[in-house]
Amino acid sequence: MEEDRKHSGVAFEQTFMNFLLQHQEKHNRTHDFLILMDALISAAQHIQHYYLTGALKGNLGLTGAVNVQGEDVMQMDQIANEITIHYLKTSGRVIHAVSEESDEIIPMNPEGGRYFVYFDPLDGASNVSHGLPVGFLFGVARRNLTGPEDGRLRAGKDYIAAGMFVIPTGTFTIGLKDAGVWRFHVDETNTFVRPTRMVLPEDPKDWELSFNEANRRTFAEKVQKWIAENEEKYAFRYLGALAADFHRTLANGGMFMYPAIVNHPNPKKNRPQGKLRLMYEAAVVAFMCHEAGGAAVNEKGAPILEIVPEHHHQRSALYVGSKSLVEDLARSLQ
Ligand code: AFP
Repeated sequence: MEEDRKHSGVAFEQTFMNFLLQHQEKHNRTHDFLILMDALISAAQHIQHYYLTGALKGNLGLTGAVNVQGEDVMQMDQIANEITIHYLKTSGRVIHAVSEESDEIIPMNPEGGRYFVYFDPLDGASNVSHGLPVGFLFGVARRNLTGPEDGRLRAGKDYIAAGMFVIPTGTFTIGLKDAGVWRFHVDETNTFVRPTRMVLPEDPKDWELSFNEANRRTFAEKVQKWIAENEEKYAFRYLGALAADFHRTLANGGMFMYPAIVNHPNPKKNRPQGKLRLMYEAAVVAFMCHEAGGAAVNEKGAPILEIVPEHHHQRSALYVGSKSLVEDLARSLQ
């Protein structure tokens, strides 16, 4: 919907909520999903406020606690987690949730809830103390509407939506099942507007590779070989926060990689399962990438979206981006 300008000169852009309302009504769906998305957006904007004021309020430090992932918990991790759980619970639309920052699955409204939500409330901890870009990642699956609900953990292919907020830049990108990936920008009223469809560019001229170069020698030989044979063709960018790095990959094309760590000089630091978490990191970007015409695989070259989680904090290696590039790498992994 083009910008609508009234006689008074006031300009009206289509809001995310109006875009989603039309989407839901076009598919004869309930408004429950709008209520859930309103909760997620409220959480993201509340987290953004705390992040923007974090330095002055002294919230960008450590809590002294260690989370289930064995990582030091940042104050902002805790704040972001509590904020998100509050809005999801009060929406009344969530059966249970999985959070990177909560050891156990979080029961919410088992009987009346309609959705499962898997989220990382503040991704990119290494950027927090510098006030640099971090992400809020989420995946949504719906309860079984035609039979008993067993609450099983869903594979990415069963998600109905997945999205990310890049904080503090305030961009919001969401993938909707069989309906593409859409990016929204914040207007002067702090409202997400101007739905822009994201499709991975076919032309490789702007494609980029993104991975932690410091880890290159710890990747599997065949991954190091693939990078050495291809890196000259593409630019290289790495911000250290999945949401921010994938934000670029979605716009420019190319591939983001977080391979398994299998050749670390200190074997205790090897991560044959990868570092990133499957349900609220890898599957979230894989879902959006798929809806944008791309692909995503794990260390065996198997599709991320097909992986059925055995544990809610399970990890996976991740290769995500332009279809032909990911498939080329996947061939060298098999
Ligand atoms: P944290 O949120 O635990 O810092 O992890 C961020 C992340 O999961 C993901 O956002 C980055 O892509 C990746 O890890 C960065 O990891 P390195 O610091 O090892 O490159």
